[in-house]
Order: sequence, then structure tokens, then C-alpha cells
Amino acid sequence: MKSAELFGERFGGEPDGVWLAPGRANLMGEHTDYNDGFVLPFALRQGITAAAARRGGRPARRLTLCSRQEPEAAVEVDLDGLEPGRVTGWAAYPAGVAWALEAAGHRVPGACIAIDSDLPTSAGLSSSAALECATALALTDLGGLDVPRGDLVTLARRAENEFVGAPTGIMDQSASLLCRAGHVLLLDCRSLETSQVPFDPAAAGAGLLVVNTRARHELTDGEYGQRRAECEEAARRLGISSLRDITGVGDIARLTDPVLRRRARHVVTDNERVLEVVALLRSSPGVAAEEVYRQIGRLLAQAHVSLRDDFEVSWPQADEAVEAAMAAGAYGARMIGGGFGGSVLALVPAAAASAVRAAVTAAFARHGWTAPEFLDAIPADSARRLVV
Ligand code: GAF
Repeated sequence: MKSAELFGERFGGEPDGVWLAPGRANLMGEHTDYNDGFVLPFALRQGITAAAARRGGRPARRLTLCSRQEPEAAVEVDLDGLEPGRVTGWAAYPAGVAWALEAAGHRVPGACIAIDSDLPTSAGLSSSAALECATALALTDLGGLDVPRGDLVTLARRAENEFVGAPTGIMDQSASLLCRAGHVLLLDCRSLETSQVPFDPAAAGAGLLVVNTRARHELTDGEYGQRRAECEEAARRLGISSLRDITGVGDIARLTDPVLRRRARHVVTDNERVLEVVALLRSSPGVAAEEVYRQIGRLLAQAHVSLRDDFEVSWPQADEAVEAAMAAGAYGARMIGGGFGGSVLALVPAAAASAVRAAVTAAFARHGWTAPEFLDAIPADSARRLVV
């Protein structure tokens, strides 16, 4: 990525540093985070870089933001008087981080920041969270602010919820700031306890493929918020604080509204699937690694059906990609992220990798859809300062 070059072109000179925050894919647990449940994401190699330097001249309390992907003039953000609604469009994400840091009592330094990305946008791979997290690291490092990672997760989420206005959970910022290479991150979204679960499909002769279906996904378009409201309503009718507290099928059956019953069933079963995947990965002395991945594939396929039929957040390109991938030999596949567009994650034996890509591409061509984009998904490290 070329954010340091962009910095030179737009601001002149060298940045003080370059910070990278990755996007994420999620192995299991979708729409469970805002229901106090479990998620199991991993960081991607692809992400967002921010090349940044403290402002030398006046006005000192200002951010100047530019992005290679947004070729408009730089956006100027006054740190004094910053509040939700003042900045819109892509710059609201970094501005929101500055706002959240200041609201938490940290003095954000004025800075010039140049952004670059190799993460497809609107592909359900958390480019928004990556932008927030790259900015959060840049601003805290530049300002010498000592903010623990866990607090940065909360602040970046606050930027997205309150400044940008997208009612998301905490998974994406956690993935970008807390994941470790070669692992998936088990996050309990109620206690915020985390644990790193070793995850190395390549050692078992398998790989993960992200299929960007090119159907665009947005978290601010209302459908996501509607699902969240339905879950809250289901919990309210059951007299529990969140769907995490459902203890058995009997609880779900008490919901007389069929839509709310389906939403709750997805959340309960996806939480169970997260824990099953973790048990498979951790356990199974005696179970051949290939069998573990076959079982995880089965759970991925179940999760897709649940997201499609119970939670109703899938879309035609995702259903087609899942079906074509499985028919061509994938162990399993499912849509990931918020839904209504974005990406599919497929777990594929190495021997079937080219057949899966070819089958998905052919299926899209048959429908006359834009060709999909493929990314090898290799569990990578979380956000960090780059040595440049
Ligand atoms: C989006 C949100 F940002 C996450 O918080 C999560 O709810 C996800 O959709 C669905 O699991 O990525």
C-alpha cells in the first residue's frame, strides 16, 4: 500500500509513521455480537494504512484527511467543537475516532493523515472498522496517548455507532485490534473476554477463500438496524436482557410472532455453532485434522441456511456462491458480515481450490452478474505500526 507516497504527494515530506489496521472475516457467529453472544473472527492480511504526522503549523487543532480511494480534495476537521453530524462521508470514520478519544478525555493532536487501502469497500470485510482502528493507532501514537487496546476497541465502536450512526456491535473493531496470526479470536461479547484459538487450515490441507460477491453492502441502510431492533423486541417479549440469555428451545417457542421466533432461533443456534467450532479446533485428540475441517464446513453450511432462512440477511449472489462452492468440493461456505451484500467465506480442501473458483465464476456468468473477486483469507495479525 502506498499511503506514505500519498502523504508525500499531498502534504510534502515524510510522515512520522505508518499504521496498518486489517479487515476481518468471521468464521462463525453472525449478528450475535449485539445480542451479547459469541463471535469467532480473524484478521485478514488486507487492510487500511494511515500515514500520518503531527501538524507543524497553525491551526494546530485540526486534522487534514485524504484518501487514495477518495480522490476529492482533502477534508479539514476542526478538533474543537467536533460533534456528530459535523463531518459526513468517508471522513466521518476517522473524525469520529478523534471525537470519541476527546470525549473519553484524551487530547488528540492535530495531524495530517493519508489513507490507503487494499481492502475492497462495501464487501462486508470491515473496511470501516479498519479505517477507524488505523486512525485510532495513528492518533494515539502521535499524541503519546496511553490507551489500552481494549479501550481503543470501545472508542472505535463508539465512533461508528454515535458519530457515523451505524448501529453495529463490537466484533469488527475487536477483530482489527485484537486478532493474532494463525488464530481465530473467541470473543464473548457480554463479558468482552477474549481467547486466541489456534487455527491453521493449511496444515490440514485446506484453505479459506473469501468471495466478494460485488453486491454492495452498507451498514447504514436500515436493514441491519431493523434486525437489531427485532432481536431487542424478541428479548423484551421473553423478559430477558438479551437473546444470549435464552436457555433452550422452550424459550424460542414462547415467541408467538413467527418472524421474531426465527430471528431468535438464528442467534441461539449461531452462538452454539461458535462454541462447537471452538471445541472442534481445541479438542479432538484422535480426530484427524481433515475431519475437524470437514465438521467445521458442515457448521458453516448450516450457518448459511440459518442466515438465509431464519435471519433473512442473505442475498442471491451469496446463495449462489455458497451452492456453487459446495457443489465443487468446498467443505462448507456461508455469507459473512452484516448481509444484504458483501462476501462469502468458503472452507476448501486445497485440491478443490481451483474448481471452486471456476464454479463460482461460471455460476455468476450464467446469471449475468459482475464477476466475483477472490481473496485468500489467511488469519493475520491485528493493527500495528509498520516499520517503513
Ligand atoms: C457487521 C457489524 F459491524 C458487526 O458488529 C456484526 O454485527 C456483523 O455485521 C454481523 O455479525 O459487520
